[in-house]
Amino acid sequence: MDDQIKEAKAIINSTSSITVLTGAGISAESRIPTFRGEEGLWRKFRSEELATQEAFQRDPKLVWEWYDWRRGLVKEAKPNPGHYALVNLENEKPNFTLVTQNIDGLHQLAGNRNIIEMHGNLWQIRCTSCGIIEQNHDVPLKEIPPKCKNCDSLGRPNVVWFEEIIPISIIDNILIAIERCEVMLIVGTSGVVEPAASMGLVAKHTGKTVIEVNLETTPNSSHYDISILGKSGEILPMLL
Ligand code: BJW
Ligand code: ZN
Repeated sequence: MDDQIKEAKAIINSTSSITVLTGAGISAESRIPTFRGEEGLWRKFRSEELATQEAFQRDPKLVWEWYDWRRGLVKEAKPNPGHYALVNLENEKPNFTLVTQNIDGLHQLAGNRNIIEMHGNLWQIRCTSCGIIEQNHDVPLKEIPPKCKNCDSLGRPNVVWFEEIIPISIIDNILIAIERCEVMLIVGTSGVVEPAASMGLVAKHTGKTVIEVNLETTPNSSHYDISILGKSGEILPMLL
């Protein structure tokens, strides 16, 4: 076992208090495409062109077709060994919080319980008029774009798009989880989308040990205590 993995394993073993932040990379081995890079493309669009209020106002059908496609992929997907390693970790640590940027629900499916979804949930539709949130697991959707059951207005995915504000209660809970932990583990995120990208730095600045697992180095890797390069589905089971 390589020295970095041994060191990270010892740090994790010696704490009872850990906060994890995950991104699209943890679901890549469940065959869910990540956002950036070639495989992030859907048709000819990049996520930055679709995950916006502006795109939705211009062409709600197009944006909903993207989400409908992703719902289809996620419905077929199963958690991978990286997800399950985090379930074992939660079972062992009395103070454990899992913050995820993913909207795919695979952490819940694997069995994690104390989860904060910072970018929303793929299976929820929010009315653009009355704000009611509907749970909807139809794949494909019966109607694109879907309408609100309450007031017949346009529904939108209950997710956080670019330039939208993450609810303050969610940010508060993430900051509390960082404050309470001794170790922060950051898995499979490119670290370019704020405010998630700064959470590891917040942890560092407040004296926590930060461990990163990613296929590649990220803009913040050099600020962290340990940066392990590799697939989360292979590294996390070794680590945890
Ligand atoms: C593996 C692997 C394997 C692969 N094992 N690893 C400061 C400066 C500049 C801009 C901003 C700023 N502050 C805010 C902004 C604007 C913006 C932003 O950050 N832009 C940047 C792109 C520059 N942020 C926002 O707009 C946020 N809101 C906000 O700040 O409000 C205030 C405000 C208001 C008005 C104006 C400006 C600010 C909201 C951000 C919401 C992001 N939403 C999305 C869509 C969610 C719904 C959906 O899924 O459809 O969230 S975009 C997309 O990116 C999605 C993801 O959660 C998020 C992060 O992506 P992630 O998870 O990191 O994925 P990838 O693909 O980028 O990376 C995958 C990684 O995995 C890679 O590193 C691989 O190497 C690795 N990997 N396989 C391990 N097997
Ligand atoms: Zn409504």
